[in-house]
Amino acid sequence: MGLAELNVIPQATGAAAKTVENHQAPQELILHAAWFCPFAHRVWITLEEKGVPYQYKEVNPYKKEPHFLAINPKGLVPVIEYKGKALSESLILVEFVEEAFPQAPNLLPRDPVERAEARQWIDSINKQFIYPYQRLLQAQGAENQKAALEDVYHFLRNFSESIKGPYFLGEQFSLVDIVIAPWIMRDWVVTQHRGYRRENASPRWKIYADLVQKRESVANTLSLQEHTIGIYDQYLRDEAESEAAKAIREGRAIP
Ligand code: GSH
Repeated sequence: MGLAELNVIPQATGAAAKTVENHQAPQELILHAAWFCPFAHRVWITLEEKGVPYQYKEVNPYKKEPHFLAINPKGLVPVIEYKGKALSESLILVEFVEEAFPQAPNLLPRDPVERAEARQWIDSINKQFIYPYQRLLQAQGAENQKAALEDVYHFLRNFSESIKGPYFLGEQFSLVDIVIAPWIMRDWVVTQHRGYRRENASPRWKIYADLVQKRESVANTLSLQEHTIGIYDQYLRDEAESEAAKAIREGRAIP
């Protein structure tokens, strides 16, 4: 059974359901997201942090419905629809929201050098963390799982050493925190099934992850674990048919 046929609950639950409910009125900015998607979660957190008016629309990206493909032929969530354009790619979207709505709070430093450094970390989260994390989910057999777990820890130790505290860049919650937060919120899956422990990455990582997990914008956009595990079961058996899952299986970069 592929992800399209999986009996995934069609909308957000728990704290996220309330946030969805508060964002049904038509707005100039529409977020097309899937409640379970960590990439969409990045953009959702950003909108909440900025306090930008937005309309939330739920899409099941595995169903590839014509109305969604019409605005985004790639068929992936998240998408932001704004002023007649459909924009995609989570990292581009979080920066778009930051730039299109320059009112406080700023989610990137103002200083160009500090801004570039923040972007380097964002880039490294995408390139050096998401891939091994995804590989850890899908790895079959103790040896493969151990190797993937070590790669995840390797990145997190490196990352932790640069946490200024309490958030990555210091007092100000930023896009660096936002870009990694969705994987913190879903790490219970690898904790339960792959032997991952926050404290085994590093004590600093644990303190940081525990803090990010409590951030309102992050917690209020998360659905219940009991509805999420059905999706992850497919990844854990390496049977998921998403574009990301196929890429991992074939050793390609995640789209
Ligand atoms: N690089 C994209 C981003 O950062 O926005 C990845 C987005 C992505 O993979 N979204 C998943 C999706 O739409 C859901 S979490 N999958 C549909 C599919 O694989 O067919």
